[in-house]
Amino acid sequence: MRAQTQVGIVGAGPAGLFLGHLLHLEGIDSVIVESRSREYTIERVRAGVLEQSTVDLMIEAGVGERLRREGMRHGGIYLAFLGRRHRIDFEELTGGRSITIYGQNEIVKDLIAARYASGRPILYGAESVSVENLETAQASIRFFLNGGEHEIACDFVAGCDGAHGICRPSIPEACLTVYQREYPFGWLGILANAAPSSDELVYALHKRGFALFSMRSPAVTRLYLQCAPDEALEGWTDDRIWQELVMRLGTSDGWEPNRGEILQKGVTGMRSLVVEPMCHGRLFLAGDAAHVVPPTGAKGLNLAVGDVRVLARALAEFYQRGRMDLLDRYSDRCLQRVWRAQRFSWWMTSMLHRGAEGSEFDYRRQVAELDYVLSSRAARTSLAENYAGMVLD
Ligand code: RFL
Ligand code: PHB
Repeated sequence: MRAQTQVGIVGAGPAGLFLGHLLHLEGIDSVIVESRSREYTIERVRAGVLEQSTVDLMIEAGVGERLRREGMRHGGIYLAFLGRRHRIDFEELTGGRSITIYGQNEIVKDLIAARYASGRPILYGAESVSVENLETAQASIRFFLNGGEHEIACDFVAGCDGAHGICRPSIPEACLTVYQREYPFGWLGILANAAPSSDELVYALHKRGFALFSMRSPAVTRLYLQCAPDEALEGWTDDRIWQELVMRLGTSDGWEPNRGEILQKGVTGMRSLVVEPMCHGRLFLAGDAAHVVPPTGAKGLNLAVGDVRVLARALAEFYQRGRMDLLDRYSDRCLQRVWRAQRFSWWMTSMLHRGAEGSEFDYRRQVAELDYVLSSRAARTSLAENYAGMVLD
């Protein structure tokens, strides 16, 4: 079957869904093609921290109603080391900026509801998806669905298919530079049916490795432990996970995470990746398809939203005024923000994780770094303005 649209979007994660919504608001037609099922894309447990600019854009775009009601606004975070917790007050340091805890699953649900209300399609379960004719004015997306072969002719293709999608590899190698860095560790993450015992997130450096205390709602805690990148989950009984979390996060004043039934467990590796440029011909990459950050800075989803905001504006200028210049500048505009987030995510990761060799020198240097951050208002402000969201454009 052959069909036609203005913008063909590959991937129905936050980047693809949000782009589709912003284009709809501008009266631009799109088709979203997704390889997984709707349930899978909703149930994947991932991001939890939204910057102020992400929250503002959701509200402005009319998809922030539930976020406004259910999102948990936090004015700071805690850094824990040597058995003590120390608060970094974002609001006071940045002139009022804050973060909001609201699960990526919830954002995806809200955006799917908005998409269905718009009457525009999301095609779930597409197989063997490919993008073609990117260097011509009539690009296309091809795939199999329900046993039939489909082709969608598009003016533009948005590659929003995440870190392991097909859009980035469709660009000829000679036209793309990939910058990347692997880290020798991963995170074991759990979701627990337990009321959060801290009002804000706790990032902990411990001799046994990094740990993070986060949450999803007043009844659900989200926790992470540094582990090997290929850590086998079988070795981790619920008891062992709780013991390790309490050891790494617990402080000498008796604070520790509340325990509860573990609802979900998973291991993720960690890497930094940026591709330049973020486009090729009629293909524009956005979100994890173009860049991956280690999750310690809580930046990935926020960067994806930043990209599609710039892309939707550039496409609107093209359709409404025939301007190509904003599309030409898309990659440069995004990359400045992306590299700043890469630097911050790398810095947070290096400050808080034990190296593979567990060097005592590095541990003492990390403690000194944390000590410096806490003792210097300039250093705290730097952390706060990067974490709560850089104001760039
Ligand atoms: P996604 O979410 O990966 O969505 C891509 C979609 O494309 C589909 N797809 C395809 N569709 C069609 N054809 C193909 N060939 C396809 N291949 C793939 C996939 O099925 C999927 O539905 O990318 P997107 O939209 O760019 O969104 C990026 C975010 O998901 C990601 O950056 C964040 O989750 C990162 N992240 C965090 N970001 C934050 O801003 N704040 C956080 O607190 C935060 N915490 C996290 C995180 C990521 C984590 N993991 C699991 C890596 C915590 C963790 C543990
Ligand atoms: C989360 O709640 O999942 C979360 C919070 C902070 C991070 C990463 C993930 O840095």
